[in-house]
Amino acid sequence: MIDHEDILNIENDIIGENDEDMIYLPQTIDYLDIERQYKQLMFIHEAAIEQVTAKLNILKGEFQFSNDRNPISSVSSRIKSKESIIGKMQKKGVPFTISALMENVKDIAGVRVICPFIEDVYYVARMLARQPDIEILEVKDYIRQPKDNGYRSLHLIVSDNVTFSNVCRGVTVEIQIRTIAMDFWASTEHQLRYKKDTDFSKEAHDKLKHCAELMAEADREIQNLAGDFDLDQW
Ligand code: 0O2
Repeated sequence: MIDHEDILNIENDIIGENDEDMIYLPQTIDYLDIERQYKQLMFIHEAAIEQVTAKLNILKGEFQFSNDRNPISSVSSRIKSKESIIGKMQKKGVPFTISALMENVKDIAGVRVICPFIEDVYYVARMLARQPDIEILEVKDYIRQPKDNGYRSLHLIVSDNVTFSNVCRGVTVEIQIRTIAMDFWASTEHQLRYKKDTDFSKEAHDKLKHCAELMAEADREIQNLAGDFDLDQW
């Protein structure tokens, strides 16, 4: 059920109040069809994922033939599920409108880059910042300042310029960059969290945090070894 305010919100998203606010969608506009608007929003974010992934794979390919080692181990991506979007909007207490979605959920498009060494994480971030089509909007450095549970990763919220048939627009993408050890911890913790319906007990929380610290220690040792072995650093 769409109320009048929702329709106005959708209209503002599409028309914008002035030229700077203009958001063009690449297909025909149907004000009343929120489902269609949602699909279009997913489409433009999928397009941005493809573009950012392609840029990263080009960098990875370039290192493959021109260097002894590669700062990028793997690149993966996902479009945020409807359930996860709804969950986040509920948690933030924002209305279920397209404008509130665009304003509050910056990780509809998500790309993850896994690197061998901690220094590679920052190197990849710098390479992305140099790309002319990419503007860094926000940096969340959970490596220098890990989350309370021990989560470590570098998150970049970027705007990637995507060209459609008659317009070029910036689309927001969250890029998570982390080491293999950080990724091992995060994927395992994610699985455990989904397995349990309730929050972790204090004991489980402490054990997981301890594991995250072991991973961080391993990362530091491996980084030192890279120095001892004179591996290419950037
Ligand atoms: P999914 O399944 O990836 O969609 P904000 O965007 O600032 O309002 P948010 O979303 O907490 O707040 O931002 P943050 O902290 O940058 O986290 C975004 C994403 O980082 C999460 O997306 C996870 O993918 C990952 N992440 C953050 N904290 C943790 C953590 O403690 N453990 C694991 N395993 N991953 C984490 P979603 O929406 O949770 O999930």
